[in-house]
Amino acid sequence: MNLTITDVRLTPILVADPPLLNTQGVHQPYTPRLIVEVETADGVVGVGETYGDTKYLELARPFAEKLIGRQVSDLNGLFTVADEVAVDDARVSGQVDVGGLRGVQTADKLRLSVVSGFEVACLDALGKALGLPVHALLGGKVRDAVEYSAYLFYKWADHPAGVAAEKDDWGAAVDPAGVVAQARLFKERYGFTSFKLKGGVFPPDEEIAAVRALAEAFPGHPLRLDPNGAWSVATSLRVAEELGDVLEYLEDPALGTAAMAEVAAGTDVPLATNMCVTTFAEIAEAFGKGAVQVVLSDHHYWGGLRNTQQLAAICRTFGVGVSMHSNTHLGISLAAMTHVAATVPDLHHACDSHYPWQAEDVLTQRLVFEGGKVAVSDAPGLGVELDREKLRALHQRWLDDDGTLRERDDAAAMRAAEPGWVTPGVPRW
Ligand code: GKR
Ligand code: MG
Repeated sequence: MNLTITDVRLTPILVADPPLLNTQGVHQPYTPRLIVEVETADGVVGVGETYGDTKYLELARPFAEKLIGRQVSDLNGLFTVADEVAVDDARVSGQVDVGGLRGVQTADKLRLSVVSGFEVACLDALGKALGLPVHALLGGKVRDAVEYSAYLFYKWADHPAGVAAEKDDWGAAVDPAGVVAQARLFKERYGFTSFKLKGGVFPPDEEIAAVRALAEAFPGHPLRLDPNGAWSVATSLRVAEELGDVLEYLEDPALGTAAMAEVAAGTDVPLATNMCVTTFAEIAEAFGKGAVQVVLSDHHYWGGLRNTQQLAAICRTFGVGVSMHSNTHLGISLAAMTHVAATVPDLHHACDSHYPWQAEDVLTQRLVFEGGKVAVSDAPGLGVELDREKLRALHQRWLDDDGTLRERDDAAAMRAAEPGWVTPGVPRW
């Protein structure tokens, strides 16, 4: 068996995305993703997926060149390779990731997001070469299916007039009735039993009313609300007080560890985050201050599946819960999330996934949610197969774009509907 990497292919694509609203604006009609393929001397191909904006692509290209001649099994070496690739620190450091709502951006975090795409591709190739599923390479699954939650969004029926876009079949959701109708569709189509509402879009009282309506429509089901740090400490505490009896957790009500710690000190409602604990360096302060009770990992920016396991072990040690964050992603990433989630012993909260919002994929077969769960594949590697024709078509869309959609920018997308829109300051309420 020859595990030497002989070819690495990077394919940037644009994937259709519905007009989902968040505190920064609205999703673009198409969002960039990067598909990674790693091929061994034996012709085994592994696939990975990560963010596709230009800054990721610019880093992934020199990274890919350095992988030729290395072993797909050398997963630790990926971090060394990452350190050797120059990143224009001034371009990324200190920025809050536009549209991503994933906390402060740093050169290291950018590197880790690229590492994760290659790590997953290498694990897929290694698993295929050895005839083992990725979860076995990670130490073995402790469950046969991974539970996901319905990811509810306020949304418009269509992208703004004049914007070229694919039509989706979810309809509008801009009030409590619309949110409940969307939740019913999620339950009907995928069997989800816990629900997360992306908030920070409307004034808090409207979002409180939407969560109340969900609680009435789905009594006893776990509910979450995530305004992406849009509220002040006082507003966060008021929402916690009003919804405390129905919330599983509040996600990033206020921005940053200090504000989250203040909220946590004033409520018994657990706080979850994918914004103030997004790197290993942020853990000590946040855990020390009791700022978060659940960390939502994201293997893309934590640096891969094995780093996600390490994060889970740290959370376990400190009695902090762990689950998973999601941003727009395709089936390769859902498969990767499912493999790693299957190996995490104390996963007590259903994971997030945007996948139901993505009608397009690059796989021959879509992954399926049954009873709100994705079955853990025991096939070699990730257990997914790339559909080259679909990949080619989505890449062509990327090639045809004049550059405007290649960077996800929810505020810019909002300006198509509201020309004067600027990203709201924080706290917004
Ligand atoms: O896709 O609009 C969105 C979400 O707001 C996403 O950008 C966040 O990263 O889903 C994420 C979250 O949980 O904060
Ligand atoms: Mg979040």
